[in-house]
Amino acid sequence: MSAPTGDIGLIGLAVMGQNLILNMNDKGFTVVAYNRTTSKVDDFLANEAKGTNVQGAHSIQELCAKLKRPRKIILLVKAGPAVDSFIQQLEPYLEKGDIIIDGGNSHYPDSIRRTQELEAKGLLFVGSGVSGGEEGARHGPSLMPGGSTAAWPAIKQIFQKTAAQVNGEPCCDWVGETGSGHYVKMVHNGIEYGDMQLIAEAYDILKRGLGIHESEIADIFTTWNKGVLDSFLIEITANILKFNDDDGVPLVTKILDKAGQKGTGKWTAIAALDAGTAVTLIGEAVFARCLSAIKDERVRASKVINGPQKEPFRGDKQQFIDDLEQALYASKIISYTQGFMLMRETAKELSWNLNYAGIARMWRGGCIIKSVFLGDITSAYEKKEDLESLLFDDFFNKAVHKAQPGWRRVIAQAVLWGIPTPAFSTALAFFDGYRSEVVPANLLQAQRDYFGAHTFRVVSGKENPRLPQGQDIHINWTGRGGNVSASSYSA
Ligand code: 2AM
Repeated sequence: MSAPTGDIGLIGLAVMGQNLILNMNDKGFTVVAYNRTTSKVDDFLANEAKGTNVQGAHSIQELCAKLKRPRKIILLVKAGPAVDSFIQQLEPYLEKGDIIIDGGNSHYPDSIRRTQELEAKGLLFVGSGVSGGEEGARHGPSLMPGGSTAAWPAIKQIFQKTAAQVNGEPCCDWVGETGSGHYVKMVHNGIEYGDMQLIAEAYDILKRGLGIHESEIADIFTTWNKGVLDSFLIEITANILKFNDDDGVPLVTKILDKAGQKGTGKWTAIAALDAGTAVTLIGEAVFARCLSAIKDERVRASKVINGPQKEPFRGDKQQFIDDLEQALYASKIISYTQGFMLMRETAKELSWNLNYAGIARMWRGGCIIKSVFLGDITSAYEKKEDLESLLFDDFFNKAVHKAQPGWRRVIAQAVLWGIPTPAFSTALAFFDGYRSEVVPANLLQAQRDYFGAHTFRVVSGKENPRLPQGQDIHINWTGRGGNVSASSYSA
């Protein structure tokens, strides 16, 4: 048999897989394609891949035989058992140092497990987030690979050439260890939920609050897209709002207001709760979709629960629209601040060395949350690799300070109107909590000790012989009951 010529193999010829193959082929790599239903290999070679250098394989053995060493095989199959099944089928034909890459929507704990299992067998595993849908896969996705660090030098060139490019820089870099690639993709999706919810709230305020028609709202978004909010999601929102049905009515107004979800936003919110990190905006974005889903109940409620009397807006309309732009920007800064907090916390817990500037760079293009703003986040982490919070970066610190007055005015007005702004409001609540030296958790601690002897500690400077520093203290608040609490000092 002649020497293998395949640079990389790809299993899974659904649309994403096919497009990624064609993209890698365009970049000069020889791809070997395989699919469980092998007739799809023939169809693909005879149609979409006709005239390219793509090779086909009709068995796993043939696929592996056609690949140069170390073999690199990307799986783009349904997340879950299909991934494990292919890993199992590949193992007998692989040799030490060969690399299996999972480019599907796997949940990160599976990628952690797979990295460990394959490394124990001398193989390498990469779990890679792939974002940008079919279009991204074909012309340049955002790629977020993490896993066996030793795999990166072998796949770097293929990945970075295949990814989207922004200002000559690839939207792909090494994320970190084990499941971090899929983790970062999950957070990306959560942030996407947040960005979309913020935009939806801005639309609601413009429409129901100021009474502006969709076509004019589209113009406002188009203007915003030239400023700090310049992003794919703002751009498509303007296009959506301009899109009229045959009768000239904006199509968006005919769409049922029940949002679906596939679960990655929920995964992010759950991960945040597990990590004990206040990722409130993504949480609210998920809950807003849940509330939207109970349409029938909302219709019944709307008949019996009244909001405030609608007062016409008497202020300066343009000023308010500018305030809204700032409110959206500030809330977005908070959302990304929270997202990076979550990644930092998880990295600490799982001993990952995450490449934060690289993560922002990966999201700058090729994916749904792509924006100019992510370039500013990249710069912040390039300036200070171990930045504690985006809000400590000069650029973002100044930006939220500038946005703050307008942000508050918008939320206050929305509250008076009775227009829900869960994402805007939770962002501001987080901001006010985060910048508070003192929060009322002293009272929570007192309550916990009162009813459950959960103990508390005293603030420095407030100690006395009965209330020493640095000790878990329980007080008998009622004079009744015992002084017993778990391993504490009873005063
Ligand atoms: P198929 O064409 O043979 O169905 C997207 O569904 C991709 O994942 C397809 O390439 C599909 O292969 C593959 N896939 C889905 N479930 C699978 C499974 N249980 N085993 C192998 N491949 C699977």
